[in-house]
Amino acid sequence: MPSTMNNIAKQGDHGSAMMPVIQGVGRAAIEIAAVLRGAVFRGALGGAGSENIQGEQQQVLDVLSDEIFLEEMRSTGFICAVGSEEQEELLVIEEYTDADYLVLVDPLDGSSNLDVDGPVGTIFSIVKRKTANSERPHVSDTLQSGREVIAAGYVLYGPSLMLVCSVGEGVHGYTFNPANARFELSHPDMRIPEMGGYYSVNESNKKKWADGMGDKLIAMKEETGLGMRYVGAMVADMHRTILKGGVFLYPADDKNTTGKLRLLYEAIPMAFVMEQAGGKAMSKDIAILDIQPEALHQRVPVYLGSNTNVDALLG
Ligand code: AHM
Ligand code: MG
Repeated sequence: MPSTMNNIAKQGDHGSAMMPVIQGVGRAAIEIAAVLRGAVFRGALGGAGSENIQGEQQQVLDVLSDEIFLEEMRSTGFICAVGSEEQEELLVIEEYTDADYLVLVDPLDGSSNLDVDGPVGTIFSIVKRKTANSERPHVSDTLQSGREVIAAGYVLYGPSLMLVCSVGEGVHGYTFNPANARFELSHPDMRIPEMGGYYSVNESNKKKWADGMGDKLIAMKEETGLGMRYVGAMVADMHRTILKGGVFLYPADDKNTTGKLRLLYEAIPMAFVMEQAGGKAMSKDIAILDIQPEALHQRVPVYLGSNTNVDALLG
């Protein structure tokens, strides 16, 4: 009998508390995957005609994925509020304002890949509330550093449907088996190679990068001979980086002076997974997990990967 996500209950101090929430993420993943597969037939590709808080055009599928994810978190009964990249404000789950946990989510990351049938993902992290259970959950509950995250992970909508997560005891990957409609443990104890693999970055921004990062990247490429891969969907680029080694980066540039990727929805969850996989997760001179968040939609530069490669870029 293969291991299913039930085995999360046996992992570390928080596994049993986190299992129902991560199973909820799994249900959301199955539903979102089905919506993605049928999107072209429902006319659900393309813009929703709305902007998110970042001023970015929302896709219909961004909005649908956000609704599905929120509904599945509500149905667990363990979540009092959700902070979403697609929502300006914290969404309080009115039926369970006394529940212990909050989830932060990018429901459909890399959505510019949708029009070309490229991979996309969902990124999430789970924190314990700071306010008393008798109070209404507050945005301050979400502004916790990555060192206080209890569990985090991502879903990859690729040729197969994968859920990769950590409850603070290593990183484990589960693949959806259509034969029995379950996520089964396919990638136990994922560890990133010490060096790598590939470098992964939108190199067209090189001239605009701050801090001489362009020159550092050129030097690292010459020294290591690393190949280049860039999907433009963080989940896919991160998943490859963990499995094959190397480095994924999104530096600050002239246009995005604090970087493009969101601290709470993208950087912290991926940094949590990366450190748990034995890799390094930096935002220039500070570990991403040591940053004290100041706002829901804050952005930071991101450098994730094999220790040797991240050090070569930032050293
Ligand atoms: P999104 O959350 O709006 O999809 O943006 C995040 C995505 C990441 O998945 C990816 O790493 C990055 O944006 C790609 O940006 P660019 O197109 O500038 O290379
Ligand atoms: Mg996104």
